[in-house]
Amino acid sequence: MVPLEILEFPDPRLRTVAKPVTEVNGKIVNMADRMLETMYQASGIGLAATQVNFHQRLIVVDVSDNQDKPLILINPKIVATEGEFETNEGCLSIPGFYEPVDRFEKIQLEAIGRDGEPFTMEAEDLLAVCIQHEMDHLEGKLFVDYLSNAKRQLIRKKLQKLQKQRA
Ligand code: GNR
Ligand code: NI
Repeated sequence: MVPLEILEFPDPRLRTVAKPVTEVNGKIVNMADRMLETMYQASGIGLAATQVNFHQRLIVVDVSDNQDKPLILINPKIVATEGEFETNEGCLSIPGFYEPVDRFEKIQLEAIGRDGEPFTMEAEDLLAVCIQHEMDHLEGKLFVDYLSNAKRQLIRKKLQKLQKQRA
């Protein structure tokens, strides 16, 4: 499979706010499956549609050790939260940079699955962090937005230098 291209910070398209999925049809299911393959190929634990320039509310996640527990969440909505949890976060759109970010420790959410059926679930620790990180992408938000301006500008400069070297 040809993986989808992952947009990199500071690409302005990463700032797009995604629209709700109105129907879980073949196009959405196909996109979800391609996103999972792209995520596994990139050794990520999550991927948001925004990152592959598809601006609908769709995320995929797999925090399992063997990367064999794929989770597809369509129109995810957090309905309850609990606690705080700090993790060193990374992002496939900001490759090579890791910084601590505060998130909720536990979340309860509603979403629609690959089968088009709504469901609710609870997540904690790394899974909860990952889902919050992916849902931020759907709002056009990146983990570097939680850092100081100075730190974010430094990461942007370093990343743009690397991107120029690759081009
Ligand atoms: O692969 C990823 N690892 C990760 C580690 C800590 C917190 C969040 C993440 S998500 C990231 C993949 C990604 O960029 N998803 O948008
Ligand atoms: Ni990310």
